[in-house]
Amino acid sequence: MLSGLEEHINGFRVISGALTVEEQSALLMELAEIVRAAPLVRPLTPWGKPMRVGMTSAGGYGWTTDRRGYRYEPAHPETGRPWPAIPERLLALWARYSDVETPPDSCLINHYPEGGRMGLHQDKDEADFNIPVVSVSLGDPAVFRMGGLQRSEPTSSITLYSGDVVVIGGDARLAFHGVDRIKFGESSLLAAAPEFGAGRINITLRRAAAIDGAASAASGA
Ligand SMILES: O=C(O)CCC(=O)C(=O)O
Ligand SMILES: [Mn+2]
Repeated sequence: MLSGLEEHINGFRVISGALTVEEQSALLMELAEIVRAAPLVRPLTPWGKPMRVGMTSAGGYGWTTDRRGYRYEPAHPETGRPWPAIPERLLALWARYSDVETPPDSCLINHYPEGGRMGLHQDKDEADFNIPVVSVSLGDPAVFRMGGLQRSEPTSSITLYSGDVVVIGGDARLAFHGVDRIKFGESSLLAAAPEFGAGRINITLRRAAAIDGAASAASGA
């Protein structure tokens, strides 16, 4: 199934087991610290429905949504404080897998509780689609769905496990994708971080603003 996906669109890459269990646990502790400073929120979609995941961010910009729409913001929607810094460990993963020298300025942290999922969507609130999105999965496995550049195109699914890294770049950068469901209770990793609760964490490293520093993404473009 994986090879089918990789053939499906160039630029979609799965690195299975990229993080050891020790690295996953250490990353989890760093994420727990972020959540203590920038609590998870379940934001509203522009249509007024609460997302099925808890979200927070690190970095210069955090992705958020409410009735005003999807966008990147420089501060947490509830605390009003700037987002915590992106952990060095994640910057190192970006340097290793993104093929881009400029560091990410946004790190979205999603927590999928039991029943958590994410509908098919494109990541298109960033300024420059030549820069990939690098994703890290922790905790319970997820059924990840990947499609084409049109919502109507065929899709296929792949299970992402704790410690897997996914790079969505190249022709896949604007491909529709989502999470059908998580296989709740299969991993005990998150038990060490009550800040999250059981389930799955997905981290996406992104570049929200243009590389020349123009923050067009932050203004909702
Ligand atoms: O949870 C995942 O694996 C994907 C998350 C995602 O697509 C997003 O945060 O935009
Ligand atoms: Mn996405």
